[in-house]
Amino acid sequence: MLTLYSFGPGANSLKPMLALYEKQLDFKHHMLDPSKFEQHADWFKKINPRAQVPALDHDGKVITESTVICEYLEDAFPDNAHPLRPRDPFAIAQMRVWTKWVDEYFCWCVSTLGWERVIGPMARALSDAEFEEKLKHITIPEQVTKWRNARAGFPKEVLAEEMRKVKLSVARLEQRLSESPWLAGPDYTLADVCNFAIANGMERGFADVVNEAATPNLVGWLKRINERPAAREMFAKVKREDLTPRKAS
Ligand SMILES: N[C@@H](CCC(=O)N[C@@H](CS)C(=O)NCC(=O)O)C(=O)O
Repeated sequence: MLTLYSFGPGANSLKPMLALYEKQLDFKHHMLDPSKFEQHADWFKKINPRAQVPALDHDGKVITESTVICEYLEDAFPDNAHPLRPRDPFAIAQMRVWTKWVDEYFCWCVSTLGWERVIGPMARALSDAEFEEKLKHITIPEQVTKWRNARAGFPKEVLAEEMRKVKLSVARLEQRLSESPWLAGPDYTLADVCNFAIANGMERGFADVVNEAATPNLVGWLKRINERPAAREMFAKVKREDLTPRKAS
């Protein structure tokens, strides 16, 4: 029995969710509501003490870290007809260069700008007392700082630096996709799933950087993944997270 705890098909939550749909594995989905800070609730911290999604429960064993969950699914279901990891060691290494890069670099710059735009207003909808109360339930000290920065507004120089990194990341993806149909080579792999999780929607959120004229290969790759049956099914069945500011209960 597989249960995925997630915010829905976006960002880090999208990685294992799309992998589950691609692999056509049956799973139960437990959607957490970030606007109610459910990821910080005591019941969920018993599942992931870091108070973050996604987390996967497989017959009572909990796996965390989005990319690790994806790799776990490959290991736990080796006979699955829909592999997302190549068999050739060199190809696996290429795939992991791209999953490492999204986890250590690309994800962070997009995330900070996303927090400024979306989490900031959500945090400002709370009173000072309510906000301080919420912070008490966060277990990662760096996340407390991030919530505070989002509420106050990140310093301008931080936002400029993160935008520089976003542009660099987009250029790297565009370059790679101009020479290869998929990031790790001829096959669609976890490299694509994990980078798609962060890049999907950038044509809207970062329209001046990701668009048909400036990044045709990246836009084409996003479209090809969105049109895969697994992605279509996932987006049809699971609604996106709702980060509209509202008072938390
Ligand atoms: N390294 C972790 C990062 C997980 C993460 O950043 N999760 C975000 C959602 S994309 C989250 O739970 N944020 C809420 C919070 O930190 O309060 C992974 O890849 O799973």
